[in-house]
Amino acid sequence: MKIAAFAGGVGGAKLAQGLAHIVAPQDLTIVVNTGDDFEHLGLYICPDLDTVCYTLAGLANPETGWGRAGETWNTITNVEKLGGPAWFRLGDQDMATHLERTRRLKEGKPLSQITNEFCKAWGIEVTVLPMTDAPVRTVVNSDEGELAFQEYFVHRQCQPRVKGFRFDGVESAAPAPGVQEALEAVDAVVFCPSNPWVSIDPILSVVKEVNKPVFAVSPIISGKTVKGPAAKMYSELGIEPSAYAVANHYRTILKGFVLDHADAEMEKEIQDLGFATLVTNTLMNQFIDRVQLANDMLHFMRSL
Ligand code: FO1
Repeated sequence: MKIAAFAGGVGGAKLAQGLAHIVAPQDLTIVVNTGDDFEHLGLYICPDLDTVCYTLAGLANPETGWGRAGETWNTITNVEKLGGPAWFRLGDQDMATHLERTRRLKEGKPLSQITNEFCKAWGIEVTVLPMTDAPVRTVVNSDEGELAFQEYFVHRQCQPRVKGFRFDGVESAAPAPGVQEALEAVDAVVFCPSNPWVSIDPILSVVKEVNKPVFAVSPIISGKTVKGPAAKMYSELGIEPSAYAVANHYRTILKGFVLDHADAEMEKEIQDLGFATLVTNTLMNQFIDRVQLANDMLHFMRSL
């Protein structure tokens, strides 16, 4: 079965790793959100792409989910001593990725090509694609006005109340080379358990149409997000955060929805939206959980 998976950062990366373990490399394409990308300290940073790649390569920091394992922080500490901006913690090993990516971008290479080159260097066999090579930026409309995504997420620690989102630059952004081709070749598309508002919606805003069966995994379990502000966002937008809210978010596009055992009582309500459901363990703390969820999804998708 050929699969394309849409992913944001940490949650998306975990399922991507599970899928990569059981699907042949030529049959798996991960399309990654780049709405969180930004320039910082003169460097071009792609948090979700790096989180997905580091996770697939076994290089990710297991505590934070983002950044590198065994990281040191000498550069950012010295930036701070000089009075520079240190709110976005760039580790020394991670910094090499941003330096080299920025250098290649300045040479005129597209982000998708650089990502492919980095994947080869890190021994990643599945295809990882940025959603677009164009600069699309997620902007958070909040009670404090419009905020650039990382300003809202990291600098302000998601404290401002959100009112909505827009994806700056999306009108003129085409999907990165390989994205449409992958979507035509696959049997199914998986929305990883990433934030629907700021991880999956930006990808959909660029891709626009998905004509293959779509299966989503809820990033919300028992009304809470495993990591990140998705539940807080739903509440602030006047929607009770739940697996049902996520299913309803995607209602026009889904064929199947995967929810955690903890939310099993919502299964019927979700089925009434018109999709098939799978209730399973969606918490992916350990590598084995990621592989198990990927396996459960493959069986579920094949059965439909
Ligand atoms: N997240 C934080 O909460 N604090 C940080 O200082 C931080 C630094 C950072 C550096 C590189 C990178 O690739 C990611 C980093 N993240 C950090 C995570 C990241 O910004 C967010 O998790 C995503 O943008 C949301 O998916």
